[in-house]
Amino acid sequence: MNKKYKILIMAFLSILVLIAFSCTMQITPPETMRFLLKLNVYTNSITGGDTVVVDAKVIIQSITYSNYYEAKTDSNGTVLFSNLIPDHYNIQISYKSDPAIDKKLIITNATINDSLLYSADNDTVKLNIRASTKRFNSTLVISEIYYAGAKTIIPNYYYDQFVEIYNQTSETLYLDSLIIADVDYGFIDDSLIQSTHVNMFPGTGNDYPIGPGEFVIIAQDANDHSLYPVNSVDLSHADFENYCTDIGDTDNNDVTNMVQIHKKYPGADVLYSTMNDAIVLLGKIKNPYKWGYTTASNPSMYLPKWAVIDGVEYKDNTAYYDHKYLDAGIDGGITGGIPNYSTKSVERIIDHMEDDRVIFSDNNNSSLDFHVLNFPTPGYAQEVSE
Ligand SMILES: [Ca+2]
Ligand SMILES: [Ca+2]
Ligand SMILES: [Ca+2]
Ligand SMILES: [Ca+2]
Repeated sequence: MNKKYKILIMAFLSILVLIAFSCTMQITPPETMRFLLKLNVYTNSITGGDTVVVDAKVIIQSITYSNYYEAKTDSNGTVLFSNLIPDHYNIQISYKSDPAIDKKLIITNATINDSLLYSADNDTVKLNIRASTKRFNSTLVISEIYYAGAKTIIPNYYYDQFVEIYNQTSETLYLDSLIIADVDYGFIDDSLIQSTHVNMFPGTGNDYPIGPGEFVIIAQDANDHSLYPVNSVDLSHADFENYCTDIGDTDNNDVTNMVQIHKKYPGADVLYSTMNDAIVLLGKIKNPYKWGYTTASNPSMYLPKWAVIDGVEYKDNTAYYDHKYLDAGIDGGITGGIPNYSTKSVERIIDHMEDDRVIFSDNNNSSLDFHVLNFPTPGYAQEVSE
């Protein structure tokens, strides 16, 4: 509890920049096809009008060629990157303001004036990014996902998976009828997500409160996985467990079962991918079956993106932006990079404290908001326990 931590007011943007070019992606384009990127970051000032964002960290990453560049905006809010190869780029902008001045200032979103950039012979591509400022207003967040599983003498142990939900607010909230789903099909621009596993909290309105600063654990199986040979987490006191009604799931009678809405494969409660997946928390939906299913023989279930309260995407390769499932409005980044069965998890970074209550970083970008833990922390945050 005594650990000092910095209050970081982060800002960031994740933008896929499409650059028009005519040659194939596999062959490095000739030297003549290079361009200079001039990127300006500005925002609405508190007094109105535009203000440039000085000293913002800008990272651009070429998707195909994995070229990585990092620089800070100058006193004009400008950064230059020269000799760039035409490609799809991911751009992240983070900004750490002085907490004494801007305690709650967060820059979360931006628009690009020209989303389609064109580069001819050694031209300059100009990109203006407007960042909007807002007050911190997150409610329920996914604070940790443990998906990697554990190494045992029998390999591939993943029954110890869990999702941790946290109430960032100063009010009591209710989990009744909220949904936890995964997203491992579909595309970033889709308005519907495609879910392999969909599970709903039981209750009819006010049955399952989550107090201010409270964690809730939803286990795949609410068992003690700490025993040899698994050596993982003890989830026998989890708050909820996923339960599959059709084939032989374990059922801890002391732990409330989630209501299974959909599973792609018979006999599965949840099995989140140990490599690439996204987990989303959705608000109350009157009829979750309304959007139907995909046409695959083992269908995925459609759910609307607008209902997502919080979402986190993870991949074994955290630079793999080519096939993101979640858009920047939910999660513009990627966390993970964890080996299978390593007993590691991903957890939100603590942003600051409010009245002894942890407030986790939530810029809707898991590349910035999450870090990797060597061992899961079900029901607490690592930095608080140290
Ligand atoms: Ca289960
Ligand atoms: Ca149970
Ligand atoms: Ca979020
Ligand atoms: Ca935790």
